[in-house]
Amino acid sequence: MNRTFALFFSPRGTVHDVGVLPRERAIIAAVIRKGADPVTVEEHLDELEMLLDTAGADVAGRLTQERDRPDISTAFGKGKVEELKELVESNNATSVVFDDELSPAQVRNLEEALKIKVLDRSGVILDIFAAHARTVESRTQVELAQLEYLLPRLTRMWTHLSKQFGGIGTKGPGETQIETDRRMYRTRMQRLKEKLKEIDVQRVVQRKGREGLPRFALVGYTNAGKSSLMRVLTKADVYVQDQLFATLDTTVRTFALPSGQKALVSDTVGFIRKLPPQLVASFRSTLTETLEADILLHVVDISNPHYREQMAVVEQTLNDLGASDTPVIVVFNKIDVLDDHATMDDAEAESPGCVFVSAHRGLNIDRLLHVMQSTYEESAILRLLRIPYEEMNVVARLYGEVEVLRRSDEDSAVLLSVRVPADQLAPFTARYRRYVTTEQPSQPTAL
Ligand SMILES: Nc1nc2c(ncn2[C@@H]2O[C@H](COP(=O)(O)OP(=O)(O)OP(=O)(O)O)[C@@H](O)[C@H]2O)c(=O)[nH]1
Ligand SMILES: [Mg+2]
Repeated sequence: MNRTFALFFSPRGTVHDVGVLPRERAIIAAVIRKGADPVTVEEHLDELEMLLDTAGADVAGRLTQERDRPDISTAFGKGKVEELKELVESNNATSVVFDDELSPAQVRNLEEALKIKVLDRSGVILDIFAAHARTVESRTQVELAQLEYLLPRLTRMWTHLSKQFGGIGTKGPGETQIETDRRMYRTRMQRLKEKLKEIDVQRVVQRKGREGLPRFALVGYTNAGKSSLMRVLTKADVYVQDQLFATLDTTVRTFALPSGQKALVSDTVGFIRKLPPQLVASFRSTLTETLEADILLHVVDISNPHYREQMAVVEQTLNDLGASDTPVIVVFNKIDVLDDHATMDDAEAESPGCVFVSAHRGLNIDRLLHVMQSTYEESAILRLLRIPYEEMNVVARLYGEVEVLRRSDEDSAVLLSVRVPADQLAPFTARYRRYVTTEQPSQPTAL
């Protein structure tokens, strides 16, 4: 990718086309807590390097400092900042990227000392999202997250941006340029929020048409193979790339479980360590499909030596989003490039009920489908309802809301065997209490 990053954020959420400029040369910097495991630290910095590569920057060097906590004004101590400056100069670096989250003041002070752009990990992730966003929705979400991130960071380094949209806002008497920028950012953010609300309404309409089918959602660390798995499960043409955050929009597709039952599976944005909170917040509606799924498929790249930490990050993110109660099937992917069995034995012991697959080679997909079916059947509860013929509208509504397994007609009523996802049982029972019978419905057969 031949473009510079973050420095060129525009208020329209797109990265300026700077194809003629050379790639950025970045120095990676990190504060290491005293006592932190050096291997883990290196892994985190390797990941930041991958992020930078995806964003279109080369890494010219690394510098770390061990401290109890980052210096409040410059993250590194004074002497270390000097060392960083020398490293920047000797490498002709064009930016410095900290793995730690930097406060707006730290960015300001570091930029002043180093005379080049200073970013943190969140800034890089936001930039990748901006470059990969394809639809109106994801573009809007990314732009909102960018502005939320930039607002408190508007400094002299950023003020040149204002000139790009000069003339939109009028400079009031006595106001500084930064204040004018801030006001414009806020107005724009308000507009973006309204736009997202409208998109949300359309989404609700779309979802209505899919009610009643079992819903599965693919979740996992970025690059784990979620979209590849979507592709083999649904035989659809899904965008797969060996890059971080290839997928930003949620897609939903139908497929068939081994019983022949039609079901839905959604693919969505991947997670990563320190995913900027601004992004999580603005992508919340995209993640709705995930949050409302009956079963989550947690896709893990078992060929990655750090898969355990990645799993923990995904679990934490799901927890933060409030999806921790949904049943999860752990799917260890990429077994085709795994040559030691000990890793699989360990993984199985740690995640009972997991499934090992290769989306790439289509290995073990049948087994996964069977596990998906049985997990769904166990997680859903069967109910038998008797609805009088005068209330056929209730019958119609039930068909739209839940999975109807069997229907039989009596003299004065319709008997429906329905399957209710375990987590929806309470509201369902409250709503249809009048019709629920105490007779036990027979086990379902394929429809
Ligand atoms: N060897 C191997 N590679 C795989 C397998 N599944 C996926 N990949 C590769 O892993 C990379 C990422 O795959 P994606 O399906 O795009 O992963 P994702 O989880 O959707 O990634 P993001 O959308 O970026 O979060 C691609 O290069 C895939 O070809 C597999 O079973 N084996
Ligand atoms: Mg993907």
